Amino acid sequence: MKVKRFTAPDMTQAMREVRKALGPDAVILATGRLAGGGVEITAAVEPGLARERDQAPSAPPGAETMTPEQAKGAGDLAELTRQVRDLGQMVARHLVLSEATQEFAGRPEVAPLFHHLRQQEVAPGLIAQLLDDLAGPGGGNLLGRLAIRLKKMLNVYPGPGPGQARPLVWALVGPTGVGKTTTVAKLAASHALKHRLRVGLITLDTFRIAAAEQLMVYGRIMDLETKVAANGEEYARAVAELAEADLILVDTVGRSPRDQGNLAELRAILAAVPETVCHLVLACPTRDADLKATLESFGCFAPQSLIFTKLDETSAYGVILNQVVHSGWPVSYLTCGQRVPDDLETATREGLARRLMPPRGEPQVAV
Ligand SMILES: Nc1nc2c(ncn2[C@@H]2O[C@H](COP(=O)(O)OP(=O)(O)OP(=O)(O)O)[C@@H](O)[C@H]2O)c(=O)[nH]1
Ligand SMILES: [Mg+2]
Repeated sequence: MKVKRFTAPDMTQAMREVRKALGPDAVILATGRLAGGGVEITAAVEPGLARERDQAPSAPPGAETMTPEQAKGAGDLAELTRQVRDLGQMVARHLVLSEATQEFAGRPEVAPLFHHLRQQEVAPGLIAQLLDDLAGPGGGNLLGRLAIRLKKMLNVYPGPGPGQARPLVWALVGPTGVGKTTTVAKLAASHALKHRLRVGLITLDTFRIAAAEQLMVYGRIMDLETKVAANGEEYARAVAELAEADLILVDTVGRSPRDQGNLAELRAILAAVPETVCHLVLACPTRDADLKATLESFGCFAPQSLIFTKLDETSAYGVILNQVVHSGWPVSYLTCGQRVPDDLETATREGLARRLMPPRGEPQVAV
């Protein structure tokens, strides 16, 4: 643990120095007043925390070559390590939050924004980054500045490049019940009906009879060719049979992020078609810590984007910002209801930022 002492004329400046030197994961160990005026802060940061934030989630080392049993053992150990680390992060977050509360709640110009972002469940470290110096030199429009900062942080999926070979093969992976099948149907409708692309469907979810049937029904309604594949060989054959399509959407079986064995099995099937691009589906009304653990477990699929579902079931969207910044992966789509195909939205920086801004009625700005 790296421990440092900081002195400054006041607490705000001292806090800024701490964050500049040690980052948003810094933990305040002690504060005090100096005899000649000014304050001092002793702060520390756990190097592992910062490193972990900077790294993309990854599978246990050597997971590609593990048997499902070995992967399960590695998964148990990874789970224990994760729990210990989560606990450490919880303590660190709590401390950063109480510091941020002290710093921003006492500043009338940014206090409402601080409370709003807290309500949106934006991570304390990110709130500090968003509000730091917001009312600095130049004054100006606070909300406008906040919107610009949010848009900069909210990375979105650029979509496939113009020269990319067809068919594109997109597989939606993610935990159970987050809305993968429904989102595949929404994407299929949107691309086939709105964008006039030739779309083919494949389901790898043979775990339950009803699951494969669910996608077949959507395929029949939209008149799209739909294949069922139970292993890598069948998956590769299904993709070859849909070679005329522009876009092949692949529905996968929902897997618990804690079950490394099942995840390895699904990864092995998807590996039969190397051009498969995975998109990770996450339900927005999920605890930040659980989302983070899911991102780590599904990191082995090297997802190209995050799809957030069920936005209609929550009014706090901070988890989207937290996970985008934490993972470095962009957001491609949002879903906000059960209706196929209507409740699908292509993610844009403006749309995401707008969801995190204070509602109209309060002093407002267009984003
Ligand atoms: N409110 C709401 N419900 C949704 C949304 N997307 C999907 N659902 C519902 O969530 C439930 C599960 O959806 P599925 O598409 O079957 O989820 P899944 O991820 O394929 O589930 P498994 O295959 O069992 O892992 C269904 O009742 C959907 O209608 C959404 O954006 N908002
Ligand atoms: Mg499903």
